[in-house]
Amino acid sequence: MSDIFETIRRTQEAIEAIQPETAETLELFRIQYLGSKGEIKTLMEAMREIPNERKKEFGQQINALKQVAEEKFQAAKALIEAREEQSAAARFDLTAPGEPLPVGSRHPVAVTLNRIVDIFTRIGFSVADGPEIEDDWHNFTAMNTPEDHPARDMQDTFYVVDAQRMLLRTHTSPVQARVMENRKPPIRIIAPGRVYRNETISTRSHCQFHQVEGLYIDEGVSFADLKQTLLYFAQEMFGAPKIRLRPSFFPFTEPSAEMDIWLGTDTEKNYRLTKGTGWLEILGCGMVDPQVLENCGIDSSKYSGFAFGMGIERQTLRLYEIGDIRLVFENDVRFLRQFAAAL
Ligand code: 2NL
Repeated sequence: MSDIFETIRRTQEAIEAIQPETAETLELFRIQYLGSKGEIKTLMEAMREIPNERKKEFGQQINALKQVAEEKFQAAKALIEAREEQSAAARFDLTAPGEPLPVGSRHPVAVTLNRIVDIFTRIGFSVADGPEIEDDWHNFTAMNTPEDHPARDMQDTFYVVDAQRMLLRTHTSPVQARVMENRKPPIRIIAPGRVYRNETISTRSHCQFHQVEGLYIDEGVSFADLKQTLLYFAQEMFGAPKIRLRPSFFPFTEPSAEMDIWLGTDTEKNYRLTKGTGWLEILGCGMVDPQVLENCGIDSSKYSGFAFGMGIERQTLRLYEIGDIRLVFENDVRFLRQFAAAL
């Protein structure tokens, strides 16, 4: 009888002497004393054998024991948690240098395009843009491209909605056609952007590239204006001292020409690049065909204009002396990183 009270007292002493230091020993403590099969539960079951006059005393002692065990548990738990938090904080070295964040760089094609845009905006051209999915009219018909022209073939153009003759634009001319339809001359615009051709440059590359076209329409615009504007461009873009215009053909210009820039044959590189001629082809140009002006609602008896177009990737290769056009499509960061300083 007095044994059970003695056991309670000794259990309490034992509990007071224990100090769980880790989450694991704390759990063992909980199971041993506070668990559903723990010592306190077992002691409580002895209630039945306690004579009535001592039941109250027994209850008080058991409750006191339980309270001591619970307080010990809560205090130890708080201590362990605080210690864990502290050591987690200690793992952060606030003086350590930060992780370097990789900074991107402009793609060389974007750098080239920006340079071209800068050169033309300095002399009064503004930038125009328009949809990449175009209709047959703006891409071909307005541009004087006849029904049987190979560019209109399924093989050469991506038709999006065949029946409605909606397609991925093959040049940025439709942007200019839309400006002519909606604005009165003088018009001085450049239209840079993505264009699409249904042809394969290589098995790993695709049929999308970039182009800039320019258009200048006003009263009395002549071939002399075209020549002087493109000379200025060649000088600013490539530092070329002179240009050459060779007769050519485009459905939307008459007369038409290809423009070469003078590199000379002084270095082996320039000799090779120009195939020994000293001249390098850069762009196509011409006086806007009066029919194209009329198609776009501009009075060709009052106005005239010139236009030109060039592929940007090609200018990029020239500017950075890149040997293979596939490099500018692949977006391999090992390649692109080399242009990080060229912002
Ligand atoms: C080339 C040649 C060219 C044009 C584009 C043009 C636009 C209008 C009216 C007349 Cl709205 N012409 N554009 C003119 C001549 C040549 O591009 O080799 N491009 C890559």
